[in-house]
Amino acid sequence: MTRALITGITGQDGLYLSELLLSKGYEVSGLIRGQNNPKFDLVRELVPGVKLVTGDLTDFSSLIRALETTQPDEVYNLGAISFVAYSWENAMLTTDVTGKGVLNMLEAVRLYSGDDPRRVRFYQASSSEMFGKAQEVPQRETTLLWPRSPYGVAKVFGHYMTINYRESYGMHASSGILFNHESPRRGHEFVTRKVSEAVARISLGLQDGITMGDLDAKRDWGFAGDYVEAMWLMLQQDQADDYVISTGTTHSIRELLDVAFARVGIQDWSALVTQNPRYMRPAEVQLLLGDSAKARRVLGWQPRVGFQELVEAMVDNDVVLQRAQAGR
Ligand code: NDP
Ligand code: GDR
Repeated sequence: MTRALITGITGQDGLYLSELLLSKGYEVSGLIRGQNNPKFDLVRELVPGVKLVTGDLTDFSSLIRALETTQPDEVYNLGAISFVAYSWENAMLTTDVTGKGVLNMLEAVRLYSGDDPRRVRFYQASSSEMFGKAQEVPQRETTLLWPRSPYGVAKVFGHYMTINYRESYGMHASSGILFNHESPRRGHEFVTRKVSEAVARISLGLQDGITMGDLDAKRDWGFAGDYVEAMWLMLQQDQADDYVISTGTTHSIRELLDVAFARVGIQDWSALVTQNPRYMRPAEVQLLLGDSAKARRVLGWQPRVGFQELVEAMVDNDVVLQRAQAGR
């Protein structure tokens, strides 16, 4: 039985990846941080087959202990402070967790692996935010990185460390440069979920409007369930490598609002949406559009869920949740 250790188990991707690996017959362990983590019960409920071990990406010894306890063949490093806006307010913490945390995990895996550097296959959750002020369109594996936030800078550090450990020690370390991916499990702070939840509440008469930031930024949005499959595929290759994972289509926040409001029968949302500088970023990433040709060719991966279907599923899910919460 193949054994996997996932950091970031309580997050959107950790949950989908756990489900995928359990369905493939893996023994799955997840690193969970903090004392009495409130998401402990959520993981237990959604993926009861996952074994939980405590640890934190900033605590090197806890990572060594987690590896020794779980004896993994594959490590998926998904843990991070992942909200870009928050990273300006907590730049050093973001650097410690999202950046140096990767080095901690790589070094822990290297030491744990002893004289067989390929004992553990390692996946690093890199991000399209590394492209930032995009230097070419579409962005591919070779595009110059130009991060625009402390989060993006920390991800660049983790990305290059992963490559460096592969080149220095011969480790099977791969990096997935994933573009935005969403789902009904997306955190409420991210724009798709913020919109789907607000639209659901507006349609039920529970909220009057929604306050947003930049409506012209564009993102290449895919479905998280499709993207975790790419992570797994990367670790099944003989050679470790880096891959862009994206849909190859891009949409603005305005288009996101169009689709979300249309789902509840509202065609003109202009009176329901206001903008506030509070939600503007010190440096915005205006356009992301990924070219995942390499992943499609080498991994045989392709996205299944399109933008409209994804947004509609998120709105439908939030209508059900909000209706239940309101006791209707
Ligand atoms: P989430 O924000 O949903 O989950 C982040 C996870 O990281 C949580 O489980 C969180 O645990 C954990 N974490 C935070 N701090 C620490 C720490 N100090 N030690 C250990 N774990 C910690 O992210 P996603 O699931 O959306 O993303 C997964 C990864 O992929 C992240 O690294 C993200 O940056 C990256 N990524 C995501 C993309 C996306 O569109 N979703 C695109 C590209 C990359 P807790 O519950 O305890 O806070
Ligand atoms: P992003 O996702 O920063 O791309 O990072 P987010 O959904 O937060 O923002 C996407 C775009 O929407 C604009 N925006 C707003 N965003 C939020 N959150 N709230 C608003 O009110 C709002 N109004 C406009 C943003 O300015 C931005 O342009 C996500 C995270 O999952 C990262 O961890 C991951 O690495 C990248 O995707 C790829």
